[in-house]
Amino acid sequence: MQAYRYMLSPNRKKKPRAKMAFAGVLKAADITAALDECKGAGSFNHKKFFAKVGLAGKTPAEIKKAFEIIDQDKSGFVEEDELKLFLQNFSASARALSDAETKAFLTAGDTDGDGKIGIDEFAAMVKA
Ligand SMILES: [Ca+2]
Repeated sequence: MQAYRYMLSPNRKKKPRAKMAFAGVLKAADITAALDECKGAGSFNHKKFFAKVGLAGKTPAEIKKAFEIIDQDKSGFVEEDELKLFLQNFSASARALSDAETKAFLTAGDTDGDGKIGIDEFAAMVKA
């Protein structure tokens, strides 16, 4: 009886390492479709991705939320290493971007040339 009762009280404090960071912001079906399109090595295109995943049509507040998710270390900027793992914010099993894809992505967004993407640059890139 004792053991049985123990089984009925799982440790609810233990949080799963939720990787569905974009749940509630983006539609799961849109995320799947967007990731599907850039599965192949070298096929990532940020414009297509932002449109497909539904970010392009989001409000500034929602885009800021997305930026904060992608800015994994909360530095206030999305740096090159964070861009490389960009797709993994949408699905933990997504691939890392290649160095060439990462560079192209960074160059497209980094309008002030400081080597990282700020929130204004990100918003502009999403809407482009
Ligand atoms: Ca960062």
